[in-house]
Amino acid sequence: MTDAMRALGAELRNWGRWGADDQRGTTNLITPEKVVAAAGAIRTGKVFDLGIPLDADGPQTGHFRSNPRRFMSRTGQERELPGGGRGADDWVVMPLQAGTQWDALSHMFYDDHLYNGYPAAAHVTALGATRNAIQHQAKGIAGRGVLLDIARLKGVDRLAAGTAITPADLDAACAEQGVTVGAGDVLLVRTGWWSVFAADGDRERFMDAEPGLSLECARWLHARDVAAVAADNWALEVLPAQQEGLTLPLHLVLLRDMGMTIGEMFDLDELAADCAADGTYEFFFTAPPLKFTGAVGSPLNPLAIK
Ligand code: UVW
Repeated sequence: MTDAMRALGAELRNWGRWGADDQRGTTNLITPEKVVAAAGAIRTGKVFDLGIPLDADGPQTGHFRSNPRRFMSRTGQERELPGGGRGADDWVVMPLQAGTQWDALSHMFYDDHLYNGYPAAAHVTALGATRNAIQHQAKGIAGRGVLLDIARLKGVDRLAAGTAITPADLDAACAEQGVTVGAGDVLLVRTGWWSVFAADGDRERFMDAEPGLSLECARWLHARDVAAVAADNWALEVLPAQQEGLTLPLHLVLLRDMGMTIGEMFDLDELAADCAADGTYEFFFTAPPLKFTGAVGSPLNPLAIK
């Protein structure tokens, strides 16, 4: 941590804004009125699923997270049930951060405090999170979604690793795409980086570095009262970090200070192609996490509906 980062965190901090007991943060900005208005973005009934496949061939390298492994516990061949039916079951072993995911507000922190001032050592233990765990977002992430396609803005299939997306880039994408980002919106940012794994099959390169949001984007998101932000890379923010010696600084300010849930590894390519074709970069967006009690993140299959 640096003094400048602490100052930025203090400037953008939302602690207490939704009450001393709040555990949802900026998803509180998705009010019932916002949900009703967002429903108006559904015009054609086209549905885009933004989740990546969950299987052993996923993007994890195994260095600190592995890909999901699924096993059958019965195939239905074991026995016939009374009446003639048969049943198959399976179970899965996976890091909750292995695929398309939301980071809970307890996922990262500094100076022993979580979002809303909860002491981290007391509330994130080997048993899980007793504050700001992912189940608190279960009702909260459905509303207006906006895609900003920064790769398209820059005229490339994908941004290069280490490219820091700036607030000026976000403004330029809004202008180019004819869309605004406002209070209670969920912002999806396309870098094109997902294709490093999806098209090239290069998981080492996909996970090693990436284009992504710069730390300065925290102010942009805060000024617009964005409810949540997600991208098609694995960590949302640019890697390596712009300032040597810092690890995931945007995570720290968004999750811990602003209380903003972060989405990662969203597959935005099909949606982006459709948005480019019809010129409409807004949609209804629904992305409830799985209600793993005490979890610091959750896999999910977000939907954009036009
Ligand atoms: C880490 O936890 C290191 O990253 P992420 O939030 O991107 O999964």
